[in-house]
Amino acid sequence: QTHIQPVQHQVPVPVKMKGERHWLSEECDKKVDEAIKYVFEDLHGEEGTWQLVHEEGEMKVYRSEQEIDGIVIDPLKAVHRVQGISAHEMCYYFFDGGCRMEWNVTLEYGEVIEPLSDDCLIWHETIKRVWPTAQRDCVYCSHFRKLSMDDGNDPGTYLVCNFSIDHPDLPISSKCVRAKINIGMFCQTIIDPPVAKGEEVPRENVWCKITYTAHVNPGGWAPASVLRAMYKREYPRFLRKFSSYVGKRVEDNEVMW
Ligand code: 18C
Repeated sequence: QTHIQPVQHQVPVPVKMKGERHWLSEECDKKVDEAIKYVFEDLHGEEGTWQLVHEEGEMKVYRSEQEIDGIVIDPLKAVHRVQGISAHEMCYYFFDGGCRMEWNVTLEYGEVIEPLSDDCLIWHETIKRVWPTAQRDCVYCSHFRKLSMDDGNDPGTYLVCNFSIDHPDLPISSKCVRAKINIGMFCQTIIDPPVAKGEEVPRENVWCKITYTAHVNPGGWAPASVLRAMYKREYPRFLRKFSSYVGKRVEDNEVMW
């Protein structure tokens, strides 16, 4: 069964990169454009047939089953809406390497390898081993970006993309199979119910609309049915856990717009 997500017509444009330029800046610009394309792609688009695999309150998780030489590479797209958190806050904590080990229970280890600028860092993580397959690790660049809806009335649109890179300090080890990822965490602030212009917006009127996209290649053999079952369980769990983690971090603070 295929479900069609309402198509969003207004596509945002990236605001110029805030931090200083570095060796991955160009790639970051490209990945931001690519992430926006995935976010706004209609679920009947190029990537084949999407299936709704999980629904829980406001959360919907879709995937498009695809394999290369028997390796599952299903693109995944999830939408969610969370109360009391702004887009900036959601992306801020998703980007923050310092807290990643606190909310991400699938990680065995994770560390910033190279802070490139205020909005860009290189990260290495190992994922807990799942029997009977080899342990996975990945090395990726994490980039935080403000976007603009360009209608002068946007309370905040932000994106974090996490994309795999090769790094000279982290050659593939014999201990882990290197997974490749291309992740987009796209967030829009919505004020609901709306508040008169000039008035302070109470936190309970602030909502974050999340569109999360994942393209993951596990890098080597993993039994397809086990992997799909893991994904079906772990992505919703991540969205649930991460949103409640951010909710707790921000509840007593002023809203970060
Ligand atoms: O976006 C998320 N996390 C970011 C920060 O860590 C980052 C990472 C993205 C995805 C990494 C996925 C790599 C998977 C590699 C394949 C694993 C093979 C396992 C073989 C199974 C047969 O952007 C949130 C990521 C949300 C969760 C992703 C699903 C990962 C599933 C596999 C991990 C299982 C770990 C075991 C869990 C045990 C928990 C106690």
